[in-house]
Amino acid sequence: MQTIIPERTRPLKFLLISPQGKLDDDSNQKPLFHMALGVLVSLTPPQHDIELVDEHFHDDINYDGEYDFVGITSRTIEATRAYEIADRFREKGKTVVLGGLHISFNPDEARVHADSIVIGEADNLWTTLLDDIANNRLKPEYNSKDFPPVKEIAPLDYGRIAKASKRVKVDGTKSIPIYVTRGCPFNCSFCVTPNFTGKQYRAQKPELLKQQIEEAKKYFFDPNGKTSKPWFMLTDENLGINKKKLWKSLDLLKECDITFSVFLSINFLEDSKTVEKLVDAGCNFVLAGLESIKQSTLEAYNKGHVNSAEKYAKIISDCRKAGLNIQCNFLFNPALDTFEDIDELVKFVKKHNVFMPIFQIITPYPGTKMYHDYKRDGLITIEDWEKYNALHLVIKSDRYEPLLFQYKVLKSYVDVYSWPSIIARTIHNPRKLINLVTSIAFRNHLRSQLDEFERQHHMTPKQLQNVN
Ligand code: B12
Ligand code: SF4
Repeated sequence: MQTIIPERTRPLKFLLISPQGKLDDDSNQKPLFHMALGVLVSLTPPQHDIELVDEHFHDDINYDGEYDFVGITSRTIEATRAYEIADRFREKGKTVVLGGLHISFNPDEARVHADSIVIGEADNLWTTLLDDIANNRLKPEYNSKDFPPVKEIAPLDYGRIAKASKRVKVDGTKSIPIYVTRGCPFNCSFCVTPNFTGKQYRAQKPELLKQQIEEAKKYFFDPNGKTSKPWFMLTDENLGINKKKLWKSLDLLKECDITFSVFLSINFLEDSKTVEKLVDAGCNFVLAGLESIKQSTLEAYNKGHVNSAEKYAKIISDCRKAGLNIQCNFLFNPALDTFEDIDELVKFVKKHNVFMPIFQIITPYPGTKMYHDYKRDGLITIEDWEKYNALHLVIKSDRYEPLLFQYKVLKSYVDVYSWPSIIARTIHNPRKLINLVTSIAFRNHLRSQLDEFERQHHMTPKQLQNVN
């Protein structure tokens, strides 16, 4: 029988870019590289030569570089910038491939800026795309639906990523991304996950986790910096879905001598054994979407079965006693939250000394059920993607004038980073230094945003008085 030797694709040189939206500030907890690009690098056959550029770290883009093609990822806040970069490369005759969440839900908008667009998860189509480029047969569109579903997620190749990336080794004040799972089976109406990666919840073999951490440390961790341990950001959408896998992963993480942060639904933290295992394994904080302290609001987001507002205070307090900080994310929606509700939430955050609270104005990101419903009902007022940074109100508001609502949220956000709140948070929470340092960073950043907002829109606190 004749053996068929698979065709070896001609070596390509290509550039992968993580663009930064103009209103995406530098205060985000940004991991050392964009996971999508890390995954693509890890899935690339060895003969190809890759360069990674990340605008979140202010890397320069060489528009005159000799690349066979340029690949650009996109979240909604980065989409406009992604198109700008794409257009500039195409003016110079370069081939551009656009992919990522935003492109996947706005293919018609994206198409005009690219030679090819990728819709959906690229894991199982990436090598086909590379083959097609090498053989001059790039198609205008690759859709994950036309390829086998992604049933397994690939481990990251940190050596290859380090070689392609401009990042140098860091200490534990900067995070190295890693993941164990992809997807989340819940259906919160404001979240992209249910319509993107969520339907299928996939996990890596936990055993691979240790191997990857050792590799990541070797290439990205500088033990001579300010911290003795590296900080890993587990970028899983919701690592708590499968308790058995979560516990197994935590047992393995414990052996790795690291600190890490992780996204989990708050209700999973009701389980004291899970909390104990998180702390033991080196978790420095869990990031949880609390969204609202009103159960009716949670119900309106279809999150009522995921979160129970009446349990928040006890879970936060129990976790604190066990040595675990919970970074809480809250959403504000003029249709559901009055100014009084916002004031109540501020009181809650202060009373419970919530660790590093995040305030966001509800934003219907393309791909969410919320976007679909609001679009259908003509309720979206702003489709300038740069403004989808969760500090702008982009939907119609009957109750409050949009700028006034933005002002109220921003003022309240600054309020939870007042000095008395920072001091109380630092005194009461475990890991005092991280509470203090992050709070001061948030405070400085938010205060300058508020000053700029007041100046730009001629707003004064007086305008918020007597509004309810
Ligand atoms: C981890 C995470 C973060 C981390 C790290 C982000 C990072 N820079 O890596 C932090 C905490 C910093 C973060 C911040 C924010 N995040 Co976030 N985050 C996530 C989360 C939970 C996982 C992302 C991830 O790692 N996915 C795994 C990778 C492999 O998947 P992927 O990016 O989709 O890539 C695949 C395909 O899309 C495709 N692909 C992607 N790019 C490209 C490019 C090419 C060329 C090709 C061919 C293919 C391709 O191939 C990849 C492999 O299959 C997602 C949830 C989700 N479902 O994605 C939210 C999510 C991405 N975040 C979201 C948001 C809104 C934000 C913030 C704007 C919040 C805020 N207001 O500050 C900021 C923005 C910061 C930024 N500039 O990225 C939204 C984005 C919505 C949207 N349409 O843009 C999501 C979807 C959550 C949600 N609400 O639904 N986030
Ligand atoms: S629980 Fe979190 S990740 Fe899952 S659908 Fe809801 S918001 Fe999205």
